[in-house]
Amino acid sequence: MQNLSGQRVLVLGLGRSGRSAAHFLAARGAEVVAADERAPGTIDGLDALRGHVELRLGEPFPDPAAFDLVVPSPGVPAARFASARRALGDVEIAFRSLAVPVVAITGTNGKTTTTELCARMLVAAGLRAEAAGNIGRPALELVGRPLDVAVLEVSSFQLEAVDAFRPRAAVILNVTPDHLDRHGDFAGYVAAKARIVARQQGDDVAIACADDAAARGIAERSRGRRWLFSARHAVERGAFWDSGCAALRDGAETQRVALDALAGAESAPPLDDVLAALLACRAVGADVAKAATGLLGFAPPPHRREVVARSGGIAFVNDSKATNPDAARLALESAAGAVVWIAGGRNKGVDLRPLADLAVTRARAVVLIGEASEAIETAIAGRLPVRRAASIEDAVAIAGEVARAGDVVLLSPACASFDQFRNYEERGARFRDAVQAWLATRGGHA
Ligand code: UMA
Repeated sequence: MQNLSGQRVLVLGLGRSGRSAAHFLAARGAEVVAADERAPGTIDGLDALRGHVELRLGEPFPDPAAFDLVVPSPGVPAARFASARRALGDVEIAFRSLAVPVVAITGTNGKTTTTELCARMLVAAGLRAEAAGNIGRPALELVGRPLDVAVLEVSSFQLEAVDAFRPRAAVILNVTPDHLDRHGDFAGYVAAKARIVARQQGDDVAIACADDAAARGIAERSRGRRWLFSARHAVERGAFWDSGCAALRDGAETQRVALDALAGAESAPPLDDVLAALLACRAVGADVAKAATGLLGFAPPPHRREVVARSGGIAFVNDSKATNPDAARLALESAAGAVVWIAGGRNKGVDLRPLADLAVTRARAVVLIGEASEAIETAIAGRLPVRRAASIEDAVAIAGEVARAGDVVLLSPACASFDQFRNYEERGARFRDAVQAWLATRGGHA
C-alpha cells in the first residue's frame, strides 16, 4: 500500500472489518475518520481506536466526497459511498500490503470450509499459511504475519470493493441465488463474484466447479489458466474424484493422490471442497500428496449440518449456516430420513418456491420462524403440515413433538438470521441450547 501519511480516510462501519481497517490505516499515518450509524454503546472494541481515530457514532455517515479515500465495510452497500473519489475495501488494502501469493476462495456455499481446509493443507505441505477474510478474521490481520501464502475467503460484498486484487489462485466453488437484495438480481451477484478473476493473468489460476455453469463462466473470464474440479466426472485440466483418489490432471499428465486421510477426518468435508482446496494448493506450488494429509482430523466449522443431539431415534441437526435456498436444498437432499424442517428468517430477495417443492418430497412437516414464514407457507400451498413458531425454542419443541423415530429435525433456514438474531452463529447456538433444554424436560428422550 502506498504512503498514507496525511491522507484523509473515511472508514464506513465499525464492525470487525472496519475496526481493523481504521487501526491499520491510522498506524500508517492516515488521518482516519471512522463512522458507524449504530448507537455508541452498542459497538464493541472501540477503546483501542480512541485517540488514534476520529469516531463518528450514532449519526448519518459524513460526506464521502470530502475524503481522499473511503474504506467501506462489506455490509455497507456501494450506493452509500457513490460520491467517493476513491473507495477500496479492506481485502484490497490487505492484498496491496501482502508480499506473498494469495489464494482467494469464493462461492455461495462452502467458502469457509474450503478456506480452512486449504490453509490446513498448505501447512501440512510445509508452507506457512493462514486463513482470513469473510471467515471472520479481517484480511488485514494477515499483513506482517510470517507467511508463505495468504488464504482469503472473499464474499461478493468484499469483491465489490476490490480493484487491483489479483489472487494467484481464485477458487469459485458454486454460484446460486443469494444476496439479491444487495446486488439487485442474479446477474449483479455473478458480476460481483467475477471480480475475483478480473486482474488475473499469466500463471494465475482460476479454479471452478465443472458442474456449475455460473462458476465455470466466471473462470472463463480469467486471463490466467483455468482448472475445473468435479466429484462426478473426469475433467481435462483440474481435479476429479476417481475411486478413492483425487486425480489431478493437466492435459496428458495425471497425478493420483490417495485420499485415505479423508476417512480420518472428524466429519468428512464435501468432495468438491476437497478437490478445490487441493487444486489451490497445487496452484501455489505445494506438494499435493503432503497437502492431502491435512484432511486428517479436519472438522468443518460448526453450524453446517452439525448433529447436535440424537435421542429416541431422532437426529437434531444444526444447519444454521444455510442462509440461502441452495444450502438448504443440499441439507434436505442429504438428510438420512424424513425431515421435520425448521425454516425461515429474513429472505434475501430469493425465490423460495423451488425449495418448497423439494421440501414436499423430503419433509414430514415444516416449522416456520421469522419474516419469511408467510412466503414459505404460501409456497408449500397445503401440501405438507405447516406450523408457525414464535421463537427458535418454540420451533424445537414443536418439531420434537412432530418427529418420529428415524426422522431428522433439521434447522436449515434458507434465509438470513438478522430478523431475530445477531447472526447465523447465534441462531445455531440458540437451536443447540433449545434442543438440549427440550430433551432435558423429557428426561433426555425425544
Ligand atoms: N453499518 C452502518 N451502516 C450501514 C451498514 C453497516 O453503520 O449502512 C455498520 C453497522 O452498524 C455495523 C458495521 O457497519 O457496526 C457492520 O459492518 P459489516 O456488516 O460489514 O460487518 P463486519 O463485522 O465488518 O463483518 C464483515 C463481514 N460482514 C458482512 O459481510 C455482512 C463478515 O462476514 C466478515 O467475517 C468480516 O467483515 C471480516 O472480514 C460475515 C457475513 O455474514 C460472516 N458475510 C456474508 C456471508 O457470508 O454471506 C457476506
